[in-house]
Amino acid sequence: MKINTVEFIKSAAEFSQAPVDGLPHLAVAGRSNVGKSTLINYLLGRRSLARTSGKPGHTRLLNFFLVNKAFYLVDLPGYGYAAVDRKTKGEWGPMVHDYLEGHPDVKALLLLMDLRREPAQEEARLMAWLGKSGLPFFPVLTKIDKLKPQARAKKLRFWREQMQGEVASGALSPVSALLKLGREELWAKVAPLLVKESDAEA
Ligand SMILES: Nc1nc2c(ncn2[C@@H]2O[C@H](COP(=O)(O)OP(=O)(O)OP(=O)(O)O)[C@@H](O)[C@H]2O)c(=O)[nH]1
Ligand SMILES: [Mg+2]
Repeated sequence: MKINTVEFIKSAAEFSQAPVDGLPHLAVAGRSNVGKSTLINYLLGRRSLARTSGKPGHTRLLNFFLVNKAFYLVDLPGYGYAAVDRKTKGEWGPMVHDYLEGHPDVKALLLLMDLRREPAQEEARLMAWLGKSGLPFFPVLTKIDKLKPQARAKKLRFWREQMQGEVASGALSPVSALLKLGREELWAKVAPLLVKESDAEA
């Protein structure tokens, strides 16, 4: 994917503030600290466009980045951040949920999971819901640089087995923003979904 232009458009505290202009949205979801904002910067080839942090719970709003004036990449708040107070935590889930379910232009979701972990209850729940909603999703395994090649290969096999019922083989995308691995493979999978409907018909 050639990135010609990227513009930060806005942060939204609720989904009604999201841009609605007919351009497709690609949302990026996952547990806090999994590397959502870092992946967005890597995918866009920009060093610090989406703000990253070593402290979980950094991204608290829906952040919209317009790419090539053609589609939005959307940085979502993380889920499962235990340190946040209950009230705030309770508000994050519904906001993301309402946006994913209610926005007419959300075309696909990247579901980020840390390669070193295992699919947790939150991920299982989200995938079950995505399966029902029909929104296409792409599981992405982050921070693969944290394991040496042999351990990495073993963990990848484990994830492929775990995810068999959820996605087709080859659908898992391993990435490392640090080593700059996996970007083009991931773009190749999602790009076909990011075509504006009126353009696809033309
Ligand atoms: N080694 C390594 N570290 C990474 C990678 N991606 C992200 N990180 C680190 O993981 C931490 C969290 O990254 P973020 O991108 O801020 O995570 P996030 O998912 O946006 O977190 P929230 O906004 O809190 O939900 C940062 O310290 C990043 O530098 C990676 O591919 N490799
Ligand atoms: Mg973030």
